[in-house]
Amino acid sequence: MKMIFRWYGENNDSVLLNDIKQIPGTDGAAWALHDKHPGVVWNQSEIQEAVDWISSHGLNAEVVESVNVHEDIKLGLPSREEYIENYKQTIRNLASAGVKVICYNFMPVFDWIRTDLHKKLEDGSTALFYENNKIQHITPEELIKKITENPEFTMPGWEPERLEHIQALIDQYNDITEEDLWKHLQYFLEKIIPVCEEYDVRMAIHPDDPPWSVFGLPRIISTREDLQRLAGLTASRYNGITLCSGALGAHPENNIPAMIHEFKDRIHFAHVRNVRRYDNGDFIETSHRAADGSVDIVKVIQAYHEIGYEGYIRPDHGRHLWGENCRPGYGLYDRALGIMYMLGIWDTLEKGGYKQ
Ligand code: CS2
Ligand code: MN
Repeated sequence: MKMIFRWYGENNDSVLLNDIKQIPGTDGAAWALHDKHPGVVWNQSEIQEAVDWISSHGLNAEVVESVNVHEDIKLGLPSREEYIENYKQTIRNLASAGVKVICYNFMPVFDWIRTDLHKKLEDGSTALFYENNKIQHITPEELIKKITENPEFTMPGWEPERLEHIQALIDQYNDITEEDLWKHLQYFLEKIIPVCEEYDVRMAIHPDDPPWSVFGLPRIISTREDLQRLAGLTASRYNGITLCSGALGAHPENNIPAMIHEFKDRIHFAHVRNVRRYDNGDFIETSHRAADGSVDIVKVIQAYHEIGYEGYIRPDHGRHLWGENCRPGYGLYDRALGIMYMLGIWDTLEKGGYKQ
């Protein structure tokens, strides 16, 4: 496996490329042009500049996370044609700079959803937390009303100045069913996968986080069956998966090691993170250690070892430790600890396992 680390760029990240270079066994940065709006072409010169900068620090830039998909593509609007053409051009441009994998997602309106970005764990560290009750039994209209009347109630991503925009986006999905979303994903993949094949760039869809529908919006990449259906949309291996143990692991029925075996030919990018689930549907992100959460990370790494995984892998999110001031979930320390845990398991397996 090829260990990499997500990096948000010189102006957007408390972590430096030199810091990443010092994490043992870590050879690359998962990067993106974060200023680009979905739907626009990433120019060759801007791409090359970013890739050269990362390479000059001794790290590869072979994975991009993410090239975001324009909402009109997910909605299946006629304007999608132009955005898909732009996406194809971005794929070609990334290929010419040596990019091998593009991570993306197909979640309407929201990417990941949490209710608290700094929830305290027993040890005093903080982590991203999802409180089911705050999300499940409430419509977006009710939530917006609640936040407007009571601004302290605000949630990440739902800042008062964004409410109007959120409402307008959600309204566009009123008549879009899960089946529609599947059709729109298929349409998108049928157009872009031939370009990926020609230019040798693999697409890797990130699962829904959390892996269930929120606010009545359709979500379609949440379970094993969903991944089977995704794989069937186009037979090409270039239509692949980012298997995120943190996102999928929030659902008790998702057996991550079994998924790794089943979808081994389609996994081009692995995100590894532990998550502790509670019976009421809440969950909190924990350290990578198997004993600290509900996902057995030893078994996850073992499954990657068993399939002879040669793709890219990164720690997903981390807790905030030792007073670190960082992007929520993306500090240096806990993710670096996560890498050492993963490599410890991997190296032990490489040496034939621990012998008494
Ligand atoms: C997530 C996502 O994996 C992660 O760290 O929090 O934001 C992920 O980058 C996107 O869904 C991929 O498109
Ligand atoms: Mn992830």
